[in-house]
Amino acid sequence: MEASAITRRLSAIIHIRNWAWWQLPGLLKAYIGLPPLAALVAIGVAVSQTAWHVADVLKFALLLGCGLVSVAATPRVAHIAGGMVRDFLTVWVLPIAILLPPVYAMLAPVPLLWLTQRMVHRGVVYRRVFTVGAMGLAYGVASVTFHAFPRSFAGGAIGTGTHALSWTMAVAACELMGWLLHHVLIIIAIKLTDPTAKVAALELNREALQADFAQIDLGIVMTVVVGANPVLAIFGVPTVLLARRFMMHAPLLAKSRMDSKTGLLNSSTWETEAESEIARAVRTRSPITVALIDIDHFKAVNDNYGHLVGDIALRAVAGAIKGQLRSYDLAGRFGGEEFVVLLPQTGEADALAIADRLRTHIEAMAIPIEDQKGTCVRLTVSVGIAALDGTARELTDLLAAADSALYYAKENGRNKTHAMAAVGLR
Ligand code: GH3
Ligand code: MG
Ligand code: MG
Repeated sequence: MEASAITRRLSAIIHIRNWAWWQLPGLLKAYIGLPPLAALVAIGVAVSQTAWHVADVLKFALLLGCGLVSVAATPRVAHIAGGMVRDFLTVWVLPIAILLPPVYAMLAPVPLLWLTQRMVHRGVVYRRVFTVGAMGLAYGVASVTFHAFPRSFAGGAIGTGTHALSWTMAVAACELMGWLLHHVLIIIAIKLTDPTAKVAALELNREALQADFAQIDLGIVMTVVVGANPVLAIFGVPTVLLARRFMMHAPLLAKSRMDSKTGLLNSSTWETEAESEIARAVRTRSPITVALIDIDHFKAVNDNYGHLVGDIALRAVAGAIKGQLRSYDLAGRFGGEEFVVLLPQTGEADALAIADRLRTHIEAMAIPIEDQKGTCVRLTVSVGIAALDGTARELTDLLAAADSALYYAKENGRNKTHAMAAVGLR
């Protein structure tokens, strides 16, 4: 980092009055400040009560080093998906919490999250500080709890036989406690920031639960291995790396199917899925329809308000398309200001009704422009429809017919819906 950049950062920190944290609403401001403050106080108390040993510091450095390597060796990806990020950091924080005095567990998230945020997504400072505070506090509590267990059950070192079993049980209980506390602290922050956030949907889906299970399980296994000998942590690094990459697979796959601007399917994914839906409709002799939707005079929106407002309008139209359709309809961005929808189990008459409902919905929308209070963008769309019939069997036939229908709608005044029969080449 250049010296001037460091100076700029430092001066931003020193000017407390300029912190974005002050702009937060009262309750959220107090809540966001609480975990870092509590963690800071707890670290202060713990530092004065900790007996410092070189062996502990070395163990801490080794585990932290392994954690930092696993973060640094994961490819940089943009911040994917909403909700909580599963970055497998607690796999390293848990053994620290169990095998070392609590102060180490509260300190460990600082470098681990600092590097993670540096590599992926920095975000607002108060959010980063909150994340560090929440993890430090949660695993500090887990550490204090573990050290309170009687030596006959748990204690500083993993024994053999039944002691190894009870020791592992105690580790698992403390991991669950740390995990739960960490999650609850973050969920409250998400809910206070956005009361409409659907936390249950974000946290209780298959991917999220799989990741939680893997993270909890790996943390416990790592603690047992490191409990036997700290140097064995090195063998855990490749496993954690694999787990981190595996967890990235599903969101990256989902991302590769999407058009990033509108969140609809991108055109190649839409085409692939539409082709197989059409083949199925031909096989089962079911009706199916394609609708091409083109925003009218969209160039004028860009010319009048700029491309950023144009993008907001595009997203609003995409949102309307998603909102108006049924769950099994397939909506994609075809390119530019053109969208495409496949309506399975729908004949021409029903498709015309659906498309017209969408058209009038978009016509009635007023899309607010953020920095020009009171100003709204209004849009209309033209829709071309083509239904599968006896002759047309291919996606290209339907698209060509829908395109002709769209052209007709444009030629006849725009803000219109028109259907055209598809002619197949059979
Ligand atoms: P028509 O009613 O005939 O469809 O007129 P139109 O202005 O909508 O059509 P035209 O093809 O002349 O212009 C399309 C415009 O859409 C031009 C292009 O700059 C704009 N556009 C395409 N993609 C994007 C995008 O991702 N963001 C923004 N802001 N504009 C886009
Ligand atoms: Mg257009
Ligand atoms: Mg166009």
